[in-house]
Amino acid sequence: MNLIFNTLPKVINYRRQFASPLLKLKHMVFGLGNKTYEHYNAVAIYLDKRLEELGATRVYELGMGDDDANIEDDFITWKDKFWPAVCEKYNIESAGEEELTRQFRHVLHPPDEVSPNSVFTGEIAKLHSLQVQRPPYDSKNPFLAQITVNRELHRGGDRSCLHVELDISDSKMRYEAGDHVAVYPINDMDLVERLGQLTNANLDEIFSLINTDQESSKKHPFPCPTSYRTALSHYVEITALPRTHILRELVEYCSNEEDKKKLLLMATNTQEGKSLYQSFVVDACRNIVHILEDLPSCKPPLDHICELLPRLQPRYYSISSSPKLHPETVHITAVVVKYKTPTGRINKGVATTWLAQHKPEPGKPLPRVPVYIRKSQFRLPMQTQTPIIMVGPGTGLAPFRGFLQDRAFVRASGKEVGENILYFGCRHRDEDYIYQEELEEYEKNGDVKLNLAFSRDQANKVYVTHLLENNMDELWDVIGNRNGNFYICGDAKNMAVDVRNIVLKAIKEKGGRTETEAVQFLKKLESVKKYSSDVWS
Ligand code: FAD
Ligand code: 2AM
Repeated sequence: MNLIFNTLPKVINYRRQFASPLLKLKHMVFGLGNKTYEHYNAVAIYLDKRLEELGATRVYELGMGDDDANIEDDFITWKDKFWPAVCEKYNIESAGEEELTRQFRHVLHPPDEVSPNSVFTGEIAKLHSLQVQRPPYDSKNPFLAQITVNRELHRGGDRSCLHVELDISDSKMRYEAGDHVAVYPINDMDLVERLGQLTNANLDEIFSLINTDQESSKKHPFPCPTSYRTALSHYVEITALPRTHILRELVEYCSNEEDKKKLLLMATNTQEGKSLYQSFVVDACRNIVHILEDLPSCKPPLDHICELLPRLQPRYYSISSSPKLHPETVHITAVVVKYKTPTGRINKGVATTWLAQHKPEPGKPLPRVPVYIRKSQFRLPMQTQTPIIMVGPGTGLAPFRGFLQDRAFVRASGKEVGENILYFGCRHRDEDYIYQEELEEYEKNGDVKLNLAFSRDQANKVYVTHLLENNMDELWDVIGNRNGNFYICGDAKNMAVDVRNIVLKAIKEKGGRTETEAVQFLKKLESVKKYSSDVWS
């Protein structure tokens, strides 16, 4: 008995500690999300809640950033309240204005002091990895794939959509229909040269940026030593709209007071500052080159620009082929990004512009581009007899071309294949109906049931969503009665949301469920991968 009384407090204490293992942890969470996606900031919300459940103390409320609007603005607004809360809680005297200090030390390497063999020329992580290729290939060690085919899919109009085939035969990389291929792009040479001119830099100079925090695991912001030309072409995002913290750093390099004031205002968290940033940078789509052109007294050193700009990211594409038909090539279907800005400039997408300029030419070596394959969850059903509905307007058709190739191949080999119902939409039948011949051939052979929406061929807009809504009986029959799969691919912002609402409507109206039951039904379909989306914004 005595033993029990003596040990009980220890046991309770032990159990409390065990149940609350994070008792000593103080936490605050800021999530980086995008509202166009269904699970907006779900990880941040979960983490914040779970840390509390495990005994941690929340110092300041959860903040959430929306990259569909202005994520940096969200962060600064949150940070402005979070700092005073922290200072008050811990009795810290606020230091007031933040001091601007550089995180990386700039070292210039004179030509006679650096061996050309040690200079990075565009490798993603490992020196010479693009010259001497060794599998396995991944995001740090991409495969330099030959572009064997690169042709225009549009037959008219002022936009361009490319069908690109990448040879992966020597790579040992495997893919499934529905996977993504990541492409490492190179920035536009004219823009690189222009940035060199604007900063009075010699782009051939070799330099390094070295972290001033020696303990940091990130020694350099990108592979160093390298030339400015390589850094601007391969390593930093020069066409992205600069965030406000970059504008704040540029202030120091202006000789004109007006330019200084303008940059400083845009970097402040006031309504006036925010609306100037919105109009001058966001609405006018000004990248760093445009900003330096339009604020001519601003002359930052190029190494600081290289430190400030974010790292150039690979672009993902939904693979538009099936390995059953094309085991040695990966196909991409990409719309070329090109638009006129309010200042009259033409802005071009990095990856799609590069792809558009690299077509195989007779007598010349094939163009090559660093790529890797990213596995996805977007998969055909295991059972080939399962019926499927695919909704993919525009380049949303990409993975479904892969699905159709896969299922047609299986059917041709004698297996039973379920119904393939495709909803495709574009502006005009005669202009941007991509892969028309292939789709019509599949339809003729009974490999697909086509539902086509040509939005601008008549007075009123017709979208895939209108067709889907008219076919709710079939929709419910496939997902509710025949255990079929539903897929959606393409624009995350409007189309994916509209389609989801129609599916919910079908579950309610045709499946006889209440609103709550319909939501639960759809969630169940998602959890067992019977409702899948592959969307981007
Ligand atoms: P960037 O240099 O990245 O420029 C694009 C940016 O320019 C946009 O984000 C936007 O901020 C801005 N912009 C574009 N148009 C305008 C305008 N009119 N006004 C103002 N600003 C504008 N794309 C495909 O074409 N096919 C696919 O199959 C495909 N699959 C994808 C799959 C996934 C999982 C993801 C995440 C994306 C996919 N994308 C696909 C999109 C693709 O990754 C690239 O984002 C796209 O090709 C643009 O890349 P870029 O480098 O050419 O343009
Ligand atoms: P629009 O450009 O004429 O508005 C591929 O981009 C096709 O999708 C185009 O025909 C486009 O029509 C159409 N589209 C635009 N918004 C859509 C939406 N919310 N749902 C379905 N299709 C849409």
